[in-house]
Amino acid sequence: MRFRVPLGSALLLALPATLAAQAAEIEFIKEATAGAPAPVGHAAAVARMEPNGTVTGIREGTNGFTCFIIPDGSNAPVCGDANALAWFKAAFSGQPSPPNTAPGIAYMAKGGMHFETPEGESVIRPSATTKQVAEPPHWMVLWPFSAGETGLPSKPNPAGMYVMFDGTPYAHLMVYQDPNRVK
Ligand SMILES: [Cu+2]
Repeated sequence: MRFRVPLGSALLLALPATLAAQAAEIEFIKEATAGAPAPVGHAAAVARMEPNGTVTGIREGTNGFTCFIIPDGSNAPVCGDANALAWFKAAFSGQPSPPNTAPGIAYMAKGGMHFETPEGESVIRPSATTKQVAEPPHWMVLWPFSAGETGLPSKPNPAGMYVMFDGTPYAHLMVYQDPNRVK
């Protein structure tokens, strides 16, 4: 026997699916924008970034920032300006270096995660000997500073700042300060 769904029932079935998708999107926007201080997050665009660096817009913004979830399994939200977004896209799509001609600013108000070698150096990709290390709330200047030239440390340390991925095109300044404490 063929089961026929009347048109009315089909519409009723379709509606909850749409509502669920909308609810998931609202939840994603909430999680992603939590990466920045509220005034920045509220005005920011929101996007999804895939592990291969593909970006899909979810909503437009007005302040030049885009919030997304870092596709490294950490589920950490990040909100970055246009230079930062280009930097992350290049990193996840496997480009040898970021395209930036100016520094990018990115907020990670919920903290994050990185891979560390037994020597305590942070590395872009995990290996058999690296471990995952949690990061506190911080913000970043995405520009290839050199630890040697600046006198900055290349590892997390009590001073709160260091050059991550020192000596690589993806070197950048990590600042362990909570962006939500900005007045
Ligand atoms: Cu970093």
